Amino acid sequence: VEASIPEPLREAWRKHSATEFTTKDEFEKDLVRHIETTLARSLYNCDELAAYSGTALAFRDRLIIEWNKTQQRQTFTDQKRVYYLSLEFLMGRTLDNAMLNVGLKDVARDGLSDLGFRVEDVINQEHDAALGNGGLGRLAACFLDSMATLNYPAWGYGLRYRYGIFKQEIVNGYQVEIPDYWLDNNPWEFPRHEITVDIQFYGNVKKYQDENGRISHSWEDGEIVQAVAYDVPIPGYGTKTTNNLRLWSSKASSGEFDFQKFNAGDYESAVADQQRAETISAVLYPNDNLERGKELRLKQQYFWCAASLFDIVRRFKKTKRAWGEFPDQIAIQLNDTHPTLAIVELQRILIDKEGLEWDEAWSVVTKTFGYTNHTVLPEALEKWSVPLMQNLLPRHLQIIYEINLFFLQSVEKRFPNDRDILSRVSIIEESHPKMVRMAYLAIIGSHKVNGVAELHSDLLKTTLFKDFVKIYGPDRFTNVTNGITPRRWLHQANPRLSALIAEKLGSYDFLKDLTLLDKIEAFVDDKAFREEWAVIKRENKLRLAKHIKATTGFDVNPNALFDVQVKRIHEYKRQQLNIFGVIHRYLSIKAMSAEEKKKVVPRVSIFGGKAAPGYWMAKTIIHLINKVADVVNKDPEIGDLLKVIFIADYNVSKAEIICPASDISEHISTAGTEGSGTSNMKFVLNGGLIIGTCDGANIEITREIGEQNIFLFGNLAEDVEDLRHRHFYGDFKLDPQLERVFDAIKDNVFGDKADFSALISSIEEHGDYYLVSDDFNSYITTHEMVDEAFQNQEEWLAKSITSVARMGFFSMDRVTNEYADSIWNVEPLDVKD
Ligand code: 7GP
Repeated sequence: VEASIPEPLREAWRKHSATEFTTKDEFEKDLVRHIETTLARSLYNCDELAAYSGTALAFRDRLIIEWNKTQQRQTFTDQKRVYYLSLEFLMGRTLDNAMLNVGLKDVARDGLSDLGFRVEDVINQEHDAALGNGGLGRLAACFLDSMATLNYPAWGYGLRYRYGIFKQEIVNGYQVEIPDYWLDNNPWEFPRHEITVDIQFYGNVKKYQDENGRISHSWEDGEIVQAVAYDVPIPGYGTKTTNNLRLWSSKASSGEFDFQKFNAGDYESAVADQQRAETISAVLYPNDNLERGKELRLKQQYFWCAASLFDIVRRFKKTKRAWGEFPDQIAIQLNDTHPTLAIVELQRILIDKEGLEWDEAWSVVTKTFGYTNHTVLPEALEKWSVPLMQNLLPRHLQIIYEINLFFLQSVEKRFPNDRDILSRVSIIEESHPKMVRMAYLAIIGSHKVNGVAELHSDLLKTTLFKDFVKIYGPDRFTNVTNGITPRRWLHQANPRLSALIAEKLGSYDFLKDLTLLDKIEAFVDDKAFREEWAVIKRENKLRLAKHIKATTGFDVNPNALFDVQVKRIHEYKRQQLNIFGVIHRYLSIKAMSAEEKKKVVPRVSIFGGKAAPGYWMAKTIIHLINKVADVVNKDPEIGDLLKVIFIADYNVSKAEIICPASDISEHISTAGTEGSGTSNMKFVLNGGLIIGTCDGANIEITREIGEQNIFLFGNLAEDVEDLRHRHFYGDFKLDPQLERVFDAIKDNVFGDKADFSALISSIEEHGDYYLVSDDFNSYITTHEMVDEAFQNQEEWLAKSITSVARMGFFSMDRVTNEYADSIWNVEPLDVKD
């Protein structure tokens, strides 16, 4: 390609090629130019928001220059690429991350200061890009950061929602949801109006004989919607590699605008059609770990899979390779089952459009895909009703039936005397209506299936997917324990701790190889080092205290033990256990003599997290937390001994303030329910200790940091089924300390008891599915141990330092390399100048 352009042309181009700023002066020049021309502002009306936009544009210029180089190099070398398909990318803010990744934050700080701005204030102007719900979406964002940092040729594919996850406000103790219209001020995306794909829905399937006499299918007469590409550059840390995140936006296809209606004077209805097309990418579904089977959601899934697949196939076809080489060039990772239709779509393209035989096509498909499962919760497992799919995607449903037929035939051959297994593993559940089991389809269409922590992957193999282990053997199933990017979750969120570590280790290399952290264990007894460590924690707590004061009006004592639980609100994550524990503490303090009170370790219990708008029980938990806060925080008998704080609108940028400020954080899901958890890793990496159940990645964190450095409690996963079974048969005795808590609630101590009756009855009367009562005593006792440990600050510090030193395993870079080696089979590709 390069050689086809004549030298003089190339010469002229090179001469005028955009250049990257490196010095403060060059940065200021770019900044002022953007403010004056791109933003049409001036010295006299440049506010912080304009300074943010100008700075972002200056950095964006840099990123896109590197992006261009990276894309060219990846195209010319033509080696295998990864495509990460995720319906969610919970990115948070970009500017700070971009500054740090390209290593020019200090330049920006100095330049902005010359113009009268503080870099921190400018950074704070940015609106979070919140295209995700929780763990699954944030993991996708960490993947992007690591893949770029490690120089993997990799693209993300997602949807460009006009509304991200809603903003949460707390009004009278209740959650209120505000739409998050975030695109007005987003400098990080590049619209590619020339890159569009027509996506079909509905219609019907015609059978015909092609010129070779082969029976073929064509899908006709559907409705067409257009997908438009928007590209977001993803810079790696300390590398030139800048990868691409391509997000699709929907609009009516130009041919679709109904001119007949228009000519008939029905302009309004013509516009309504237009708007209907745009709704496909309008809003992120706000459920975490829950699928509700809505048609629009299925439309989103197909729209995004079909556009992405078309794009991937188009790129592959340019190389003129044989189809058999497709899996040597392309790995596609499915972030849970949301993109499972991509499997069917690729099979459809290969057999209906490209004329491959079924078996040949299917072999390409299965070698291409990998599937990551993030949860064992039954309510999160996707199933689509057959009639719904029949209507929306008739050809795809046929292909699914075909895939199922061949699969079941092979199972029957292997297990000729086992009729039950066929109905158990069938992609089609024989219910009314029939349902398509997306996880089964994903397993059958992939060459690797992985869980996200050891326990989780084991549970997949022994429970949910055990028949498939029998059918395919254990090798198709693997584990890759999650991680987090140390760039955002240490360096960016906690710059002082990062600097202290760098000073001791002699460089910031640990940000690229987190296992180097182990060298700080040598300083655990170094007095000066410990003191600095403690000072940094204190400053981070002060920063959070300031945020709490500004947003809730409550003063919190920075010397108190900060106890944090921030994550989506869900019964399985058991924020109810936490708030019941807080009430228990409150009641205990109230019953104390003045003398006894002197021995109490002051605590601030901090909560944060969103409830899905339709998840009533989760909203009740938020309500209770806020009511308890009202009572406790104003009780003169309590004073500083206990404060309860609910931080509204928990999101990525708030997590960056909260994680470095915890003394202890709570990861207390019912054993066996949390796939991995990733905030547990963020807190420990920032020098906070954790209290947790033997669940998800807590188990591996314990193995890495040592059990003397973590507070574990509660029943084990292997005991859960039996306990539930016993409760179901009436064998249940409410924990007496929990009973005291319930009595207080029933005495209207926290407002009208009726508001919380469902929460209580789910435990007292309806089987306590999440084992709150079973674990209560152990939880309370363990918190007493936390108090005791906190009183010995020297030992606490030693635990904190040792834990951080041993967290190298949880780097997202380790995770990415494991996927690359064991699932994708891709190699890094350096980008040079
Ligand atoms: C989450 C899991 O609940 C969490 O344990 C895990 O750390 C995270 O994925 C990343 O692997 N799952 C979701 O966010 C989710 O919505 C349902 O899963 C598909």
